Amino acid sequence: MKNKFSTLLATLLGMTVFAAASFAGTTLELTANDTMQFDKKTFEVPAGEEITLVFKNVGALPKAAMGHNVVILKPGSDVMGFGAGAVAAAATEYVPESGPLAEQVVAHTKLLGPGESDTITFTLETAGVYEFVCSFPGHYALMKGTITAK
Ligand SMILES: [Cu+2]
Repeated sequence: MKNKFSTLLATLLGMTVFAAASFAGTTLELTANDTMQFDKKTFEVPAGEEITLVFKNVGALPKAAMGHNVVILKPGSDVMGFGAGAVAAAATEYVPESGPLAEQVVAHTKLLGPGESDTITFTLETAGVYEFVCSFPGHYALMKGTITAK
């Protein structure tokens, strides 16, 4: 009886440790829809810690017409200039991979079609305001927000 209890206790302790480990860190959840809207515009996260972003396209329109991504830019980046310039990076799903625009990118998700999701992890090393944007052509004027690292 004592052995069974010990085993049960050990199992419960193990589960607790596992659960704590699973929820360590910061997880952000963000969706985008067919009306070119992110469901959230502002986030606050600890600087220097790993952040998990779970991004989902909850729309129904085809990817070629209404694809969405999340591109996180360095503090002080020119978001409108980035959005306008990213149109030329069609070959890499509107995320520039070289040049001055690429240097502004901290992290980005894949370009998602309807019902798709992508999870990325990144760390914002320096405290500051990081703007994020959807770089699909024409979306950057509406689809943007900020992640403040403190
Ligand atoms: Cu978009």
